[in-house]
Amino acid sequence: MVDRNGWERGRSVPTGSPREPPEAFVEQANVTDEGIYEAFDEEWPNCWERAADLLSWDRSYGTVLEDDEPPHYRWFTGGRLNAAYNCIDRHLEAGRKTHAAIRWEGKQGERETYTYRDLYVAVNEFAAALRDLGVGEDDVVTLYLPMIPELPIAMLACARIGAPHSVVFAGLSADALATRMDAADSEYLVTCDGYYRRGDAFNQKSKVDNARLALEHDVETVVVDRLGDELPHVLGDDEWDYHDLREEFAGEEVEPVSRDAEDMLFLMYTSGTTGEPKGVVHTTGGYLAHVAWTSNAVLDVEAEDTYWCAADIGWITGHSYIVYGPLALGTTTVMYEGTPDYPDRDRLWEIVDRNAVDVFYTAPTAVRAFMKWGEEYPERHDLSSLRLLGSVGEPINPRAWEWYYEHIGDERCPIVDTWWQTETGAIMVSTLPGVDGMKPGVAGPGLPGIDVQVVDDDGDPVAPGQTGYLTVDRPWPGMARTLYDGDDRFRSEYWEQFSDPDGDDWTYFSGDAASIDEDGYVTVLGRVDDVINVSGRRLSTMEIEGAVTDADGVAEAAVVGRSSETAGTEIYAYVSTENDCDPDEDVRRAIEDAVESTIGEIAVPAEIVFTPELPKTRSGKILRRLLEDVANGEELGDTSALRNPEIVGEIQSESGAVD
Ligand code: 6R9
Repeated sequence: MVDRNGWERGRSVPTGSPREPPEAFVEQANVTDEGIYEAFDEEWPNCWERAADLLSWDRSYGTVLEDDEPPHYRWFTGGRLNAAYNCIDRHLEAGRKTHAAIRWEGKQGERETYTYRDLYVAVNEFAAALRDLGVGEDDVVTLYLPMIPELPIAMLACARIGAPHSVVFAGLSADALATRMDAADSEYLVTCDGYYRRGDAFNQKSKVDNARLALEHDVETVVVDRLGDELPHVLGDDEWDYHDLREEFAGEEVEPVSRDAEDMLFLMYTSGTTGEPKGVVHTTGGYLAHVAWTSNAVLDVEAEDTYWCAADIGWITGHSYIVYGPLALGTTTVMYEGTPDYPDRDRLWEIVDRNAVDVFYTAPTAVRAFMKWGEEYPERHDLSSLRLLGSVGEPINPRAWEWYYEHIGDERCPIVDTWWQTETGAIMVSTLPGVDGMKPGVAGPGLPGIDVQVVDDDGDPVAPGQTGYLTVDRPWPGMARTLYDGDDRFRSEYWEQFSDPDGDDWTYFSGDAASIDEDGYVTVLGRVDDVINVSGRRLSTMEIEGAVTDADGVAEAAVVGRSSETAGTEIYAYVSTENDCDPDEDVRRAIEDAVESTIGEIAVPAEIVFTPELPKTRSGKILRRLLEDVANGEELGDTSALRNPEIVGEIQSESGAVD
């Protein structure tokens, strides 16, 4: 059934009683009602009306939840709304035209502020341009842009005309872009000429040209000029300059298309257990309600705040908590294009200080880097504007938690450790900062209305302190409705393992291992499938193996994760070469190039270990589990089931991991 690798290796589960949230925070928190959990249970599923009430509906919904076709649940049915209207227009109507919507901090120190009025103008003009290019309701528009304001503008322009967007992380390769566009039959693309990478101009457009060559259908392409004269580009057939289009449609207004609550808002491709990425489908009403509610209740965001989620919009965290959640609440969202250490290691703290950021949300991998660099960097800046800190993407180890709490939050700011996934759409497990005590390293209980369970192989809840599989029993508004590639895959990826369709009993399986304590707090231990989480980014080992094996000279490859202090997990590739050719630098480079060109730089292995053979069972299966133990310097169990046990010692001595 489910693969149990990884977690048995024993990340230790922190114990102890919760630490009370700082009093000054609680006094002003958005949610302070301790009875909220009970209230949600009693009212369920109607409790979710509180989330829907945060939105403006063109037509109110008739039913909160329709569950007659599980696992394809439908939320707020009969309701109609537009996401761009909710994120922009209604704030203008509320007299907040001059309030900053987006504060953008560019890589080279550039700064731009978009008020809600500016955002309205940009989104309307671009929506008019997209329509003119032929984009109709329900046409998938692919967005392949780095962290520049045109990315949220394009997302909201799509939302305005009812065209689902599919954002592809700008660092992914031409192949990855083409695969995703092909899978989604996407005939429209918004991209840019290039962007700065470590201070140098990087050509994004040439990746796009390659992707377009690989596609069988034509693609109308809009190109944002990010680099100006640094990188002159010539527009070819079906290519349009973003700024020219904006000028052409200057002053145009586009009526927001009223969408059914269950109409698709966007598609997001993510790594699954096989090589093929999965197109996760999110809808308009339930998703927006869930992200708005959690932005308010968990991240404690208020309209007057300056809020900063330091993620990339190319992943789900940026969709939900840079764009849709904070803008639905009418807050100021900070968008940062660069990296935390360029030009210096205090870059983030300088931005917090200058913008008086109230709420800061980042990934543990970043916190571990800050910790390594030392407290002198945050100490150089006034961080007293901060009120709440968040963590997302991976488990945060207690030491990093403590450092974050002390050196960034000055012991005044609660930390919310939020567990959720591309498929869940919004936060599922976390403490409510105005209500619950915190336990460093432990995410927290399921949110009100979210029925999180940790179960054993038979689907029965495990005893407190035991490890098991993280599942969710009742549906929730932000959940993925299906996979774009088909309902069958949706069922087999998430619902088959623990559901009993005959008994009409449906349970969502997250793919994560976890434990739960006496207080109902969940500690997330990591993936149990073939997905690895590198610096908070989800990658499929199968997909990487496919790329490695494609490289010239490679016979066979196995890819595993190795726990690392800073990155959380690093990619280790074990490779045997063709005809026993000498594993020289050329092969190594070929592997790195192959991975970079099929997936992207983020998937290039940290370590490539050459071995004459991979360890295999008698039936010929590669024993990845054993390689994972080798990579992690773990004691190896019984290797007698191997066809070639002698190879293990050889791999161990080759592997840089044995330290
Ligand atoms: C939001 C996001 C999802 C996977 C998930 C889990 C890991 C996310 C976590 C966490 C421990 C947390 N994860 N948040 N693990 N504690 N607070 O990251 O979505 O990219 O789909 O990744 O990330 O393993 O299954 P996504």
